[in-house]
Amino acid sequence: MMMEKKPAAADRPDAPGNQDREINSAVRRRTLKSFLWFGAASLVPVGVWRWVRAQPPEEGLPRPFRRVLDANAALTQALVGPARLVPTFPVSKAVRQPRVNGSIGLPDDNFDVSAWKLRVENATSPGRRPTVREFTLDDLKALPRTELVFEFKCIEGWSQIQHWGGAKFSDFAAKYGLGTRSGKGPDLNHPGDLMPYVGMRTPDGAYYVGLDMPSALHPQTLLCYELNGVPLPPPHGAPLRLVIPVKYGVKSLKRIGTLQFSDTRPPDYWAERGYDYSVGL
Ligand SMILES: Nc1nc2c(c(=O)[nH]1)N[C@H]1C(S)=C(S)[C@@H](COP(=O)(O)O)O[C@H]1N2
Ligand SMILES: [Mo]
Repeated sequence: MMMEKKPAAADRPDAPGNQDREINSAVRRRTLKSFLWFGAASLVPVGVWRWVRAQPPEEGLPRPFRRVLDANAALTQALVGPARLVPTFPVSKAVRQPRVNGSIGLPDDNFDVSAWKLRVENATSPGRRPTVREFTLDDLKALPRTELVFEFKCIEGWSQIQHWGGAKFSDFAAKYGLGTRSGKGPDLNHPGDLMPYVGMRTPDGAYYVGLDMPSALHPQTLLCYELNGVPLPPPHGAPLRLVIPVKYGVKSLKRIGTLQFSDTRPPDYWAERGYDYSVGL
């Protein structure tokens, strides 16, 4: 049988002086080790960061960042999809005085609402001149009137339950055969006929957004001419604005002047300033 040799008192780790010395050297070893690790680890991010910054920009961001945002958008699309509806609420839950946020493209002049027309450009193939059509507010009011009470979300971190009224974007496109190459109504089951994107801009062109067609054709995407049951007040985008609940508020362009269907991703005001292009919920 082996007998464990008892260490001499002074050698025992729990001897008062030894304990301190042990701890001190352990701390020193660890400090040195983490210092070396820290140094090595910080070299990698500096290199990666330099590389990332050196990449050509894409819509206001170095390309790798833009790619990550695009991958996130594809993931959201796959998980949420255009078929899912956002929650709706009874009218009584809607705020009386909805917040006004953002006035780019809504200059403080006397915009003549009566002379307004909605211009629709369809560039059915790249390089071809787009066909142009114009619609009046009465054309939009002739479509089935649709109301929606939902939680409007701004990317800046506030949200409100709001009560909107107007025409479904999908009804508008179906009635007038817009957003397709054939001139028939859009059908998500015939992606080859569908224009992949729609861009919108204010009459002065100062604010503009780009949307993928499945989101534009989502059954809750509205071209609104009413808020709380009355005509849209100018700061909320009179005479016609977009309300697209599957996206953050930035995409709900106020005072639409032009819609443009296209094969390429339309310019987008906030994407050019570094935001996610898709800003899906
Ligand atoms: N023309 C225009 N539309 C716009 C904006 C803008 O600055 N100009 N801001 C957007 C943002 S960030 C939000 S949150 C909503 C706010 O809409 P509301 O003012 O009706 O609440 O409008 C969006 N549409
Ligand atoms: Mo916003």
